[in-house]
Amino acid sequence: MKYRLYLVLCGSCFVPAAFPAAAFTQSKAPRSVQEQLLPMDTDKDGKLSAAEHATGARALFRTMDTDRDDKVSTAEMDTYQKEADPGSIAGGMWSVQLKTLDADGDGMLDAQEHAAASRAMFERMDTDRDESVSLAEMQAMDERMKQKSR
Ligand SMILES: [Ca+2]
Ligand SMILES: [Ca+2]
Ligand SMILES: [Ca+2]
Repeated sequence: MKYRLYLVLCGSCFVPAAFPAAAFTQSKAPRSVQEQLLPMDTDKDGKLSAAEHATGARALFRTMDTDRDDKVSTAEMDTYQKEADPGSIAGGMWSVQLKTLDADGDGMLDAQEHAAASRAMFERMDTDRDESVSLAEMQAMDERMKQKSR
């Protein structure tokens, strides 16, 4: 019985170590799908056309490419990730993502690779194939990604 109590006490003393205070203060809700869609939806019809998505992707690429060499490195991605989404625990996913998008394998993402990847992403989101991505389609994709990263 004493032994059991010891285990219980010890179990509870591990909790604060496993969840440092920082994890709570930083766990800000990630940006909603709507917040991501709206700035790209330039004609404000609530859907993203392929062109709108490509323009948004290009703008994102320029934002991430802080040293303006027309390539986005893992470090640049990480920096962007930290600034855009500080609460995200998915930071490490970006380098994994880069590897899959990096067609010529130079460890950097150039504008063409990024555009091709964005186009592929667009096609994956556009499940009804009407050449536009609705909020519902984006949310469905977001759900699928969340389930994958779990
Ligand atoms: Ca639109
Ligand atoms: Ca760069
Ligand atoms: Ca669609």
